Amino acid sequence: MRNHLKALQRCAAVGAVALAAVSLQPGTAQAQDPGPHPAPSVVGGTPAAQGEFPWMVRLSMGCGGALYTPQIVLTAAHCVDGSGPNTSITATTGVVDLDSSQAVKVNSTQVLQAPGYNGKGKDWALIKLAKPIDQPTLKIADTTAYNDGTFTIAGWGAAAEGGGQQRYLLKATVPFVDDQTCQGAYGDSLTPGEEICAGFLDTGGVDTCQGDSGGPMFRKDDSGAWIQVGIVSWGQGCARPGYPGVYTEVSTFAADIRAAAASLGG
Ligand code: 4AZ
Repeated sequence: MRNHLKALQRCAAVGAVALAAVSLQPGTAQAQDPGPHPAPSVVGGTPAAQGEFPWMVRLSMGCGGALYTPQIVLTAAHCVDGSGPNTSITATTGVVDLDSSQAVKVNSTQVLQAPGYNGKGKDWALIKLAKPIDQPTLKIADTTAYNDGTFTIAGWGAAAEGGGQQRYLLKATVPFVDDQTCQGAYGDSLTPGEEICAGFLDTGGVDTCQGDSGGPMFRKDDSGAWIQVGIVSWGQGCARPGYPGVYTEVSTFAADIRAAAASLGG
């Protein structure tokens, strides 16, 4: 029963394909004409400026990601099929507008899914690209020091539950929700040491949603630099009161991520 519920909550790559099928958006949002007034993506979001989050990546299976190194994208384990050679994923980088002629698109060469990933916690993966991207990278939190405060979320995912994928990158801010409160919402489905929650518990209204999976949740560190604290993972619906977004707790896996990236040749 819990597994069934979890399957509905989590946005697997398969889910992105299903969403594309029902909303006639084959593959990616790039086939979509949003018209003159594109709806916000990320529920409750506003448009990101070109260059504001230069490490943001859109992946062709319908997920987000962030440049961990110039040639490695950090995303969610549930966005990929497994580990090994893989040339089937296209990363779109360098733009807020996925249809921009300035977009830099690079294929994958290898995927590394978190060791031990079984659908509960450990929701991280690395994608090695065929060539380095000439954009800044996003550093990851390697202590719990930044697992608090206000976080920024961004993505090209749905602007509402069941909504379509977006052409333009949207952003929003959400407050930290502590483990005990988040467990009150999700019970044993939450893996507290491996997941961190964020959202407006009382009101909802702002959240990541379908297609934002794999993208970063980040904040400023004590030096004023952006630092990644989460990876969009799952939640009960989107932006519902009482149900925060659940994110992979990056600090827990920082050493594993670093070692895994080294094993892919940086
Ligand atoms: C998804 O399906 C998804 N509200 C991502 C984030 C959240 C829910 C679903 C959190 O990709």
